[in-house]
Amino acid sequence: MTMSTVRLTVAQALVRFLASQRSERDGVQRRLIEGCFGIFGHGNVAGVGQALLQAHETGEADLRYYLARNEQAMVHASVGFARMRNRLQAFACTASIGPGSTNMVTGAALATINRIPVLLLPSDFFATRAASPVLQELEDPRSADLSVNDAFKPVSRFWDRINRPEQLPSALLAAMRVLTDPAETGAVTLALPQDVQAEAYDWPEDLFSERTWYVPRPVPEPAALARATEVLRSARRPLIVAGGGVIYSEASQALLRFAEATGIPVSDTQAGKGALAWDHPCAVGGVGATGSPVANALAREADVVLGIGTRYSDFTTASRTAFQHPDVRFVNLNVAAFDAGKHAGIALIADARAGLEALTEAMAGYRADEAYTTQVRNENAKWRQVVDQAYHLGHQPLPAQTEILGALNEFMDERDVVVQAAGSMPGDLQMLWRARDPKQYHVEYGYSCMGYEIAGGLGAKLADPGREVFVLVGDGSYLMMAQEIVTAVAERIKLNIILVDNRGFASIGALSESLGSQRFGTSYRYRDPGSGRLDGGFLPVDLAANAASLGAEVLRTRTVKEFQAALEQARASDRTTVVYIETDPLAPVPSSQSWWDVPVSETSALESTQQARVAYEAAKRGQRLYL
Ligand SMILES: Cc1ncc(C[n+]2csc(CCOP(=O)(O)OP(=O)(O)O)c2C)c(N)n1
Ligand SMILES: [Mg+2]
Repeated sequence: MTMSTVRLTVAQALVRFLASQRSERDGVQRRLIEGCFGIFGHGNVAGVGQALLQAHETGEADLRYYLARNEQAMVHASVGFARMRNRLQAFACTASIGPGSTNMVTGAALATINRIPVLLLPSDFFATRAASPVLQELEDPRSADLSVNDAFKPVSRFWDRINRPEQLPSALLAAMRVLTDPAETGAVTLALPQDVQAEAYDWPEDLFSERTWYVPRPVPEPAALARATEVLRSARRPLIVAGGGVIYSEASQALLRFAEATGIPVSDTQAGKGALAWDHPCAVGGVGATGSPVANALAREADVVLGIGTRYSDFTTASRTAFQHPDVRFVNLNVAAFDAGKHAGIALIADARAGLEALTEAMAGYRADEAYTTQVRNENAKWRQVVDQAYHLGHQPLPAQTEILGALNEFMDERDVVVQAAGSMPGDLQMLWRARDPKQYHVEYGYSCMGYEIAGGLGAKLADPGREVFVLVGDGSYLMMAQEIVTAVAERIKLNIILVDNRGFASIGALSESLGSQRFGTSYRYRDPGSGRLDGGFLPVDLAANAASLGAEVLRTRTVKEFQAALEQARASDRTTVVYIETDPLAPVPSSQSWWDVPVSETSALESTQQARVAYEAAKRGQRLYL
């Protein structure tokens, strides 16, 4: 057999390959790489840029190109997209050499930590070294082989540098495998030297034939299922922790059936909220540092915790103080062995849906105690009133943030999406949000990266244009990364952006105060000549005007009533609309009855710190190792 070949550059081969990849789960096929975000510079304009243009012009193996305004943001947008599509589809990101590439490192970390696939294509210095040092090349006196792209290694699940065309096929296959493996997925980085991108090679035709990557649903090993069932059956006060894995696996129905069959209450994490609708009798809301007091009371006394698709972050475990039963045991249903083994749990390594189906069958006849489920119902009813109150506080003169979240929650349709990532809102949302659909609650809290909000919202909307996307963004996050409004405008991708201005960091301000650091340096104010601190008058900064200058329609509101009217107007508009509201950063928020470990100075000249240290040491005593 003679192998027919086709002569293409490395970049052209890369684009042609990416356009031919498919993913499949449950018999449904999809395009694996939906498109390519990028910002061109000398490192990629003539390589990957030429290849994308050629693919577009010839209509062969087209990979749609989206021009972003910041490389970090384009990775966020890709993550928003892939998360919304349950990790079955992803974006590629091309960046120029040097700063364009390193701008993506933060996005890579975010993707990997959240276990969301994205293919990163940073450009690199000449493989031939013909003109070294080239513009933006890192010169390391110890090694001519090192470049700034080595910084992607710790934040990538697969990393390679294509120094010769021959390396490309195996690198591509490895990259696709990792992207589509639910246990391994995250950022995948292929560094592309700028000369190699433009170099021609005779590729075997087979490289470009359509290829399907099957996203597996591993079933639990029978012995592991038996071990898990034995522990679960012994439980008197069991609690489920539903994480993001439930949603990515589309296991909501399976979770519902399991919860209804067993009566076990279901708490959720930031990535898992919405797995079960908030008003289901088994749902008890968020667990951990920013959870509901209902879930946290159950967690304190739980004898068996069934974690499903969760990483057990410190917010979920309240820094390992959430579970206080002396003999608490964990059963961890997770597709990743790494997560399944946490807290010395019984590892049930399986896809969330397949695992829940197996557990439902294996647990037949088990029913949580009647007194226990009655307690859950009663506590839920009480908590419901507290949330109602927080939603309708009537705080004056500026509204409370909880009222804005409440107004939005009551306004949103089941299929609408709320996007958030950092500041005081993730905590308030985790505690107070009433999610009605598995894809409604999109809070990035693995990396909690200021700046994810608008960019991530753009990706979410790209993934599901049929849903209205409501991005909640604080003034701090907005100032870090608002520029993708311009991309939304250019692409006619309609976002509803709610800009909550409290003139600084409500979150870190409150944290600082609680830790004895007196809100030092956490508000956006003039430096006061008297105190020498940043606690002078308010700044003449107009973020609403800023948003308008980027091409968004802007609605300024002052009261909850005006805010509600603006939401209607935003929904009715076909343009990206920013609803601006000022809130009081000091307004009260209900307590989660929980804790987060942020160390306080052991020795200090400040009385506020000394007091906080006493409280810290007391709380620290509740911290446990789950062995
Ligand atoms: C990129 C990044 N830098 C710093 C932080 C630490 N941090 C967490 S919240 C926060 C303040 C957020 O301010 P804003 O968006 O106004 O929200 P608010 O706290 O006022 O609700 C900071 C600085 C972060 N999460 N991400
Ligand atoms: Mg703020």
